[in-house]
Amino acid sequence: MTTKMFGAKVPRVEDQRFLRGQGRYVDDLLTDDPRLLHSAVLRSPHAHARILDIDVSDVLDVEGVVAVWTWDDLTGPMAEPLPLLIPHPTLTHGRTQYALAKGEVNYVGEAIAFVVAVDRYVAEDAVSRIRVDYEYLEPVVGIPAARAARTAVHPDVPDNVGARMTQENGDARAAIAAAPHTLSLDLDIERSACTPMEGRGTVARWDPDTSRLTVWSSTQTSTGVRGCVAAKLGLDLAKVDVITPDVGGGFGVKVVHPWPEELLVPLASMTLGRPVKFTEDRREHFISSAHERAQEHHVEVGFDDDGRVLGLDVEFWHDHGAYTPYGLIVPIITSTQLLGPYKPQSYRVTFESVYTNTVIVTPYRGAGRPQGCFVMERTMDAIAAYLGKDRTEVRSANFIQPDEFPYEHGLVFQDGRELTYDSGDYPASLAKLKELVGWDEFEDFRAEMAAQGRRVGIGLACYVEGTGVGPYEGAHVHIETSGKVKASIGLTTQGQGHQTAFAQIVADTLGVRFEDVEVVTGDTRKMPYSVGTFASRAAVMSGSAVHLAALRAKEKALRIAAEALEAAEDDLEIADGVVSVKGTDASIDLGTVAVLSNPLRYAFDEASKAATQFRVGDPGKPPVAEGDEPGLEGKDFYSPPRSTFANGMHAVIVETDPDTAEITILKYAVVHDCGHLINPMIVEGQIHGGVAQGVGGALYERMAYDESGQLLNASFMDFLMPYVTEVPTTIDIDHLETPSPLNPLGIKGAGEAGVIPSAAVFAAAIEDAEGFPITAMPISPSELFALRLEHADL
Ligand code: MCN
Repeated sequence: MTTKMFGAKVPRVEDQRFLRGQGRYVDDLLTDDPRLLHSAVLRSPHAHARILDIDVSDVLDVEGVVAVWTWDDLTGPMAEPLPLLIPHPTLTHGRTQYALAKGEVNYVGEAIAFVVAVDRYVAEDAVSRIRVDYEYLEPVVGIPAARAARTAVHPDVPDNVGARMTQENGDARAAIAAAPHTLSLDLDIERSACTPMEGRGTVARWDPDTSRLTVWSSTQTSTGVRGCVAAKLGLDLAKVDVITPDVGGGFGVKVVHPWPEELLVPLASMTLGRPVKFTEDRREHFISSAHERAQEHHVEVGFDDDGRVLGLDVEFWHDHGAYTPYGLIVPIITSTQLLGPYKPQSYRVTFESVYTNTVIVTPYRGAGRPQGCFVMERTMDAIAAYLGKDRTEVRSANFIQPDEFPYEHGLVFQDGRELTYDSGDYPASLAKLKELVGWDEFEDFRAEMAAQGRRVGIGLACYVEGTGVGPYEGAHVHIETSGKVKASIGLTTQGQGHQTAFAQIVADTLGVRFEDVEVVTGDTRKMPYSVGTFASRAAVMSGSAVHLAALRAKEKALRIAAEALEAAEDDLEIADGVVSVKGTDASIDLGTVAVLSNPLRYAFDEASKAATQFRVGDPGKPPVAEGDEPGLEGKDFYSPPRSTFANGMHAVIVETDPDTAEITILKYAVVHDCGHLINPMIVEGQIHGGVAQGVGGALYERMAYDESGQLLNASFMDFLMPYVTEVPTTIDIDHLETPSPLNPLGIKGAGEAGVIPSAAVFAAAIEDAEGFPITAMPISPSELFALRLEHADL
């Protein structure tokens, strides 16, 4: 029997290459091509300014410079603003930037001029020779400045509010007014960014003979890049191929398309007739890609003696940066997913999305959920503290119960459908978490530590995550005459282990050996229809699609094999790539079935031993069944009825140094429910990575803008990322599998799970250690120290 692969802890097949330094990223491509040109971008040094004049006269004199462009050199769609990807009716003042700034700049880092040269050094030198006359304008930096509206980022948006939106279920104001207890809280999260190891990168090669453009892009959506490049450059979609090689991390920032460089590079290749490359450097990544997280929230909550929430009213302000390429997706996610596993009796959320003269904001792993989780979990902790109850007790009083699924919140989710949770068992998850972290024994531990003069605290945080968002994803499964199987999906992959996980699904569905399956990703020549890798959707979407496509290939294989073996299809089984008649020795391997599926097999009969063993039908007549196409392959698309909701709970025990206020992690525990696990090892790896990223977001990382809009820590010398020494080496993980009823394999997503509750869980644990409220994250030792002074009993 073929070993069952679904659910097995299979080591990732892709790691061999990566660990041996054999990964191939965009910057590794076309390096031997002597015609390859390189590009560099002049970026705004000012956060807010009018461009009065750009003088490029010195640039073309530089030896090796081939072209220099400003906005004046762009024509047609390229001279128009970049697309706004997800418009929303409430985004009344949506704005996107131009590929090259037109008359004004709105953040430090905005692209102004594009230089193409024989190498990057020459291009950079040429950039430094461009002279720009600016008229400086007062910048708007941070949410309070945007709200004060002393000056406007965009003149036609004088209050800096790009969108205002309210969602509600019931009358939260009335419920709060009538509630036995009420609390209000102000909760802030600062701006941060995901900083993948590899920055953005694009190479393009135009072939004038075939009028065909090939783009290699470090992207999360090769099909998205293809669509935008074709539209902006006026090309037929069929004339553009986008290939995504290995990607050194995306974490959301590479979803956004198109970036200016992603359009300028292909345009340059078409114009100059030579391949052109752009590789972003680290500083550029900080100042010209995207950030997220910055939100300020005001919460009012009314609750009863048990801590049950009767009315919850949340108002928040989202810092969108200078433009809104991604519509309102981040604040909308906060506003709907903030509720987590709870069912407040009434709820109202209102947000304003404000413009600031800072880098644009697009979804970063977790995408608005870490902020929502922070708000909801801080509120739960505040209620527990007010009532003097255990924090788990208050959460239990508010949980949606297992028999209440599907649970409708009465709100609209980001996909435009009703917010409906499909499955989960939150009480069971909480019971597991308490056990895993030793919740009930913690007070003994605290006393033990206190006796040694040490200060410890424990926190927990729960979340629910909408995953597997539609509308569709496809797969093509091809069984080759060697018996090997190639499964092509349209999604790109950035390190999530898709080649392994989807091979596991194909192996089980078809009955072939895992080693015989190869998964091809992110190549529009192989699978031109796809949405992209984001929102923890690949497992649900592509996982279901490869399963359905493999089922089609299997059905066909059984039809052909049944004829060859003169048996009924129902009597056949497939294992280890061999189709056999149950209970007999009669069999045929899938490679031979693939030969039989091709009407041209007769031309190869002499050469192919396998093919001569079986003849079906007359020579020249396709051996496949009536109506079947030749070839042993299956193609299918999966479209879910709605998103599926994964959930999880994290707990952390921290120690805070009484003298230095240093925060040390003593224990980290996770209980996670992503439905059926395809590969627990991959899911656990995703959780580890997410927790590491979350530790950064909670304790170290922030975008340090000064008042003039300069990002002061735009390098790894200054932007404080956690090293391995700051990340817990052991994370205790337990899984609960409540399968999703919405897809054939019962899967829910897992890719963002590790990062969502970090701010909430660390705030809770530090608060528990220190005894005063923690309302803003991230928190550094110096800030903790300052809070101690503020709360000291002088
Ligand atoms: N998986 C599984 N069983 C499940 C669910 C998931 O075995 N029930 C596996 C999947 O097969 C996949 C991995 O876990 O190999 C993550 O699956 P999924 O939750 O569908 O997430 P995606 O594959 O769609 O990846 C996107 C997600 C997001 S949104 C961000 S941001 C992110 C992340 O994944 N960026 C990453 N994880 C990342 N990991 C790496 N190394 N690099 C990034 O850029």
